[in-house]
This record gives sequence, structure tokens and C-alpha cells, in this order.
Amino acid sequence: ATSRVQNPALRQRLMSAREAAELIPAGANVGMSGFTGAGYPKLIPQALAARISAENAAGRPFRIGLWTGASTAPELDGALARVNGVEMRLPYQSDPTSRKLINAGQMEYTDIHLSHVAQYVWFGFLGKLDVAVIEVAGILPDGRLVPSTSVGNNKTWLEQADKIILEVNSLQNPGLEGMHDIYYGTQLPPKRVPIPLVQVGDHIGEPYLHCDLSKVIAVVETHQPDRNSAFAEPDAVSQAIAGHLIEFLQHEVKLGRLGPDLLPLQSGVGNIANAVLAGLDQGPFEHLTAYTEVLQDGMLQMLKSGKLAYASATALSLSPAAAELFEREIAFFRQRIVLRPQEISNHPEVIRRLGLIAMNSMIEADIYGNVNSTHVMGSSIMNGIGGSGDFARNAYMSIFMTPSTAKGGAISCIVPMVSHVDHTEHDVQIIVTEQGLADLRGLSPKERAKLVIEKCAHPDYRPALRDYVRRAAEGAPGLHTPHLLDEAFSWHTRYLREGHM
Ligand code: 0RQ
Repeated sequence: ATSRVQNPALRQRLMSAREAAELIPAGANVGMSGFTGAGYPKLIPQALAARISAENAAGRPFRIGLWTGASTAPELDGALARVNGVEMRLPYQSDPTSRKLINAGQMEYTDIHLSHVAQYVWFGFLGKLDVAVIEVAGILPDGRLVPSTSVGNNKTWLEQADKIILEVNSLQNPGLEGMHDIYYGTQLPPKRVPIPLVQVGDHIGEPYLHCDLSKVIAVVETHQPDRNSAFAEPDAVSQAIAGHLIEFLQHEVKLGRLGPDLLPLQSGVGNIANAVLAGLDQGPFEHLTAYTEVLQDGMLQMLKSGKLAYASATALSLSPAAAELFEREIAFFRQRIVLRPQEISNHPEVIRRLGLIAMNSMIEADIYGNVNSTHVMGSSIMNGIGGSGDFARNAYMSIFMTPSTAKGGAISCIVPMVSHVDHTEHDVQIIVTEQGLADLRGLSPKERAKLVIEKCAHPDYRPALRDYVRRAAEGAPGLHTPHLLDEAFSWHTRYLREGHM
């Protein structure tokens, strides 16, 4: 087969992953590609982990700052975390070993809205980016790069890093070429201009990433699949959540607040999100569109069935079966999918303009509508805020979903006060559990509390929540958002003490 490294100068830089990893210095800030298990470098992080392990064994401490698009995979986050090679991680991760290190206080983690990352680097808020390690699907003769299955922050990493290392993955489908829209019109304040994107499918940039060839210090050829982890079949709880949501959307259409094709959908990742998409695929709405971060199985299926006309995202996140479908029918999907930098897929200006229906999962909500997406019992990180804040604050309608209980019923996901706040009561409009849906739009805190308890809380926890609200209304110094501050976290402390709320 002919090499995908078509630029002669870059062919001179071909080397093994081990040799490339030697070029990354200890203490470097490294910007890697990768977004929800797609398009991350596969060999260099593992080679770097081996080097770090050897250096540490020889008594020479070696750690890096690791920046990505979002979560990656065991070959990247997992490999580097297992050798304790990451001093500081940003902006989002979901790796079990990293999570353990972060919660043990051994890895610093800066959890940033995904739309903020690129601009923070341009502003100089995060320090210097030393090396970019980017997976691409090919290199053109003139040195432009064919992006892979995710775009993430790659444009910014390539522009901002002093040095660039490329992993050219020949397993990525050549049909990816032309599916990307890389926008080069972003300016810095005070020179910013409007982003000219007014329809989900608009192409406002170019299909390729630019690359300053003089900065490229290594090119490594790989032939490795993306992570592609399977989804669970929708269970009764996620199906019930999907059912409530679809009934609600039908009601909004009836009231004339949404058209029969709704508005562009944003959907978080995970099993509930996938169940909602499966529900929409069977549901009454036609000619739907999506302006989202991650295109997962459910959306691929909706494109296939014709329910979904077009989808914009920054990354694919597919199960092995869906990845196979994508491969087989890439000619069909490339007409209907565009992948953009995450600063555009998650851009507040564009989200507000398009008027998205944002649907994200959460850890817990409180009776007044504050949402915690990231922390367990106030102090342990689960994953991170990801794009949920970008979408929630700026959407036409912001929906948060969770089962009403966790850990077999020992935890109520509806609590008096959330133990950590990611989305405030001002950014949260609709809360859904398998019990029902609370539409909080236009309601005062006291009205919201009543609705959240009666519609969303598990029946086992409703009496205690009602009791809290009643006593707060008697004992709180102010009656706008009545709380008993001595008691507001007692559900969490009871769980930590006794193993149930
Ligand atoms: O833990 O596996 O140890 O039992 O949290 O919960 O129910 O499997 O739900 O996988 O959809 O994840 C919010 C974490 C939900 C995810 C969150 C425990 C529960 C389980 C996972 P175990 P489920 P999901 C676009 C949008 C933030 C980023 C985001 C997330 C584990 O959706 O990371 O929205 N969101 N991005 O047992 C203690 C509670 C709990 C609880 C659940 N109340 N207390 N533990 N759990 N509720 C995508 C991107 O930005 C990339």
C-alpha cells in the first residue's frame, strides 16, 4: 500500500514510536489529540509511558502536563496514569486510573468548559504548550493534514505548540477526508468577528488542518483501531426517562413552542443519552438535526433511518458494531456528518443562535434545580464538566437526566442541596428521572422544589424531602430559597457514615 505520508519532507521524519517518545522532555506540556475514545494517538503515549517508567525506576522523576480534547482511552490516559506520569491533566477525563490518582491527591486536574480550552491557551492562561502529539488520517503532498475521527483542540495544539509529532493512522478510513470543517477565522478580543455559522450543516472553514512543517520533529505510522466501547442495551430506567422526554417534546410541539422537526439536538454521552436517541428514532419527529459534541451510536442509527437529516459534532464515539456500520457506509454518512473543532461545536454564540435542545446526564440535582455533573459526595471527581456547561447555559432548552437513585437505592439523586454545583438553578430548565419530568421554566425556587420532589424524586425519598422543605419554610431566615444550613448536606454525610442516605 502507498504510504499516507505523502509529503517528502515529512517522510524524512518517519521513526518508531519509541524514538518519537524520546523527543518529549520531562516537564513538558503536551497537547494530545483525542476526544471520547476517538482520534487519539495510540503508540506514542504508550512508548512515553514505558520511558517514564524506566526514568522513574532510575531515580529520575519524569512527568508531563497532559492536555487533550476530552477523554481518551486506556492506551493514552490509562498508560500514562499507570506510571504516574501526569503532573497535571486538563480539560476532561474519564479514565479509572487517572480518577483514582486525582482523588488520592496525586494528580492535579483542571476541569474546564470544553469551549474555553482553545481560547485559554491563546490568551496565555494555561502556560506554554511545548509539544503537540496528533493522530491524523493522512498527510497531503503539500503538508496539510487529513483529520482523524475527532478534531477536538487539534487546530490550536498544532498552532500553539513549539514542536509537533504526528501519528498517521492507516486504519482510519480514507473516506474521512472531506468530512471535517476547520474554521480558521477565530480572532482574539478585541478583534473578534461573528462566527458565520447559521445552519447545522454549514461549512465555514476547510477540510484540512494546517501544519507548520518546520515544527514537525517526528512522524510515526500506526495501524490501530479507536477504543470503540460498547453501549449497554437501554434498560427500563433509561427507557422511562426517554419516554417522559419524548412526551414532553410532543407537548411543546402541540403548544407551538417547537416545530415538528424540533430544534437541533445536543446529546451527552452514556447509556441514558443513547436510550433517548433510540426513543427519538422510534418517535414521531421527522427531519431532525443535531449540533452536538459527540456523535454516538444512537445518532448514527437515526441518520441511517432518516429521522436525523444532518449531524455536526467534534468527535465520533461508536461501539464496535456502529463503527463497522460507519466504515461500511461511509459514503452515505459523509454526506450527513461534519466534524468541527470543539471551540466551534461547543461555541456559546453558535449554540445560542441555533437554539439547541441540550440533553445531558448528571450525578444529582437539588430541590431548587442546581445540578452536579462531576462530583461524588462533594469531593471526589467522577469525570468532569465536559461540554455540559457550554450547552446548558446557552441552549434554547436545557434538560438534565438521571435515574432517581444510585447504588441500588442507597443514594437519592434528588437531594436538599447538591454537594457540588456545576449548573446553577439559572441554567437548568428541565429535570427528568424515570419517575417523571419537572419543567422548571419560569418557576420560583419554592415552586421548583415542590415539582422536583413530586415529579422526579424516588417515592422512598419523597417524604423526607417534603419534610425538609416544610421545616426549612419554618426555620430558615429567608423564605426565597429556604434552607436549613446545618442539615442541607446531612443526606451526604449520612451516606458517608452509614452507607445510605
Ligand atoms: O458509578 O459505575 O461506580 O456505579 O456515577 O453513573 O448512572 O452509569 O451514568 O454513565 O451516564 O454518567 C454524570 C457521570 C453520568 C456523566 C455522568 C454513579 C453511578 C456510577 C455513573 P458506578 P451512570 P452515566 C457531553 C456532556 C458530565 C459531562 C457531560 C458525565 C457513575 O454523564 O460525566 O455531561 N457527565 N458531558 O453509581 C454518587 C450520585 C450518583 C452516583 C450516579 N447521586 N451519587 N454516585 N452515580 N449518581 C459529553 C462530553 O463532554 C465529553
